[in-house]
Amino acid sequence: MHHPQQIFVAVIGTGGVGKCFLNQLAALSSKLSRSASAQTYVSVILLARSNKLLFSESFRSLNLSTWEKDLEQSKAPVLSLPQIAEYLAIAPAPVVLVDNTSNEAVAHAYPTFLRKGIHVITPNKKAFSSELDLWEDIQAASLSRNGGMVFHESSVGAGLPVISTLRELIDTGDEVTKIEGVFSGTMSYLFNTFAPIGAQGGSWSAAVKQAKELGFTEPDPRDDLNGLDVARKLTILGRIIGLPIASPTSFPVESLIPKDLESCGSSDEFLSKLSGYDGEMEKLKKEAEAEGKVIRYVGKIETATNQVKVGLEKFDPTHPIAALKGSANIINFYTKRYGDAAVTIQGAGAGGEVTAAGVTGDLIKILQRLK
Ligand SMILES: NC(=O)c1ccc[n+]([C@@H]2O[C@H](COP(=O)([O-])OP(=O)(O)OC[C@H]3O[C@@H](n4cnc5c(N)ncnc54)[C@H](OP(=O)(O)O)[C@@H]3O)[C@@H](O)[C@H]2O)c1
Ligand SMILES: *[C@@H]1O[C@H](CO)[C@@H](O)[C@H](O)[C@H]1NC(C)=O
Ligand SMILES: CC(=O)N[C@H]1CO[C@H](CO)[C@@H](O)[C@@H]1O
Repeated sequence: MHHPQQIFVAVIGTGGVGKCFLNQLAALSSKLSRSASAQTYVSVILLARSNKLLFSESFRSLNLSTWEKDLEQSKAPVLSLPQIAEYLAIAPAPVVLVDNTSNEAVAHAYPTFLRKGIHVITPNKKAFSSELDLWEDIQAASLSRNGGMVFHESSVGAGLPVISTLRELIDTGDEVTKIEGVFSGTMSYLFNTFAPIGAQGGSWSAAVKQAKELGFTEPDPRDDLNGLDVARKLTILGRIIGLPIASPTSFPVESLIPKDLESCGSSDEFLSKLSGYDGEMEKLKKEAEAEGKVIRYVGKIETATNQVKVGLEKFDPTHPIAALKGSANIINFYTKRYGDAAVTIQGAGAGGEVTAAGVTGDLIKILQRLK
């Protein structure tokens, strides 16, 4: 007979994914509390947005059916990140902090949380893809005496099992020789629309406008087109396989923003002027077509040469990267053991529910390791 297990959860950031996560947590928590073999109580004790805070001083569970209204009406003064860490550190059971922001300051506080024994789960790429010092400090903090565990499955490919698969390949002694894939749902959609296999496709600027209207881009599409998001994901995967990548700007990243439009004031102005540059993309598309190929925006790591690169490549129409549909992601791991038959992970790489599922999955990993 197992003793019942108690876990506390603190959530910073309650937007789209944060909401989905709290809903998934309500279901998981009620299932675990009824489990005959290993009863577990998961209690959310703190919820934070940028200007609102809701928490229980006596570490009692917040109500997951009324949290939105409770947080909105909360009069509690907002605590600083170190103050939140102090509060969580004295909780009478293990604490998991879920960071559902894209905030740099929260990311920089992970070492503080981890050194206090607080576990950290997040889809936020910032902490793992900024300067190498922060990455190393996070690993060191987690490995320190009584340090917390850290999981970030949803920081690459949203809920797709990218990071856990890569870690297991390495932990079992395999050697990664190459990683190649489409890491951005936005880029995937843009090229599957602009240069589809066996069809004409429209103009480049029309594809960008359509993607923006469908909500597939950041509010300013330049934040997708500059390639930084893909570069951040490559930085994370490269570091996991042991490459000391200094930063997401320390290797070649091809921006798809025309030089003259980098400094446009608004995203509307950018979109209205973009059609003037359609010729450049059209030329690349035609060049690929002349070779019987299509262009795609990919990220690539080659370990033999320590090369990391983000940008346009040509692919044969039969290649899985060329044949991708919609806004799906695809990630290929080439390894010594798998040879030419790469391990391929493919599917939706964005969206609240799937991203939150990656976060919930990380929480389950921590529960299992705490048993
Ligand atoms: N959606 C997806 O498909 C997907 C996929 C993979 C990864 N992700 C990652 O998920 C994360 C969230 O995305 P996002 O762009 O929506 O993030 P965001 O707007 O920066 O943050 C969302 C939430 O964080 C809160 N927040 C921001 N700064 C805070 C602070 N300093 N203290 C406390 N709360 C703070 C916001 O509060 P307010 O509501 O009060 O403003 C909001 O509730 C990002 O890291 C993103 O990269 C998303
Ligand atoms: C949560 O709030 C709902 C709605 O007010 C209420 O019916 C329920 O009893 C509350 N649950 C707890 C655990 O307090
Ligand atoms: C993974 C995750 O939880 N991210 C979400 C956090 O909240 C924002 C809204 O502010 C969502 O858009 C993210 O998807």
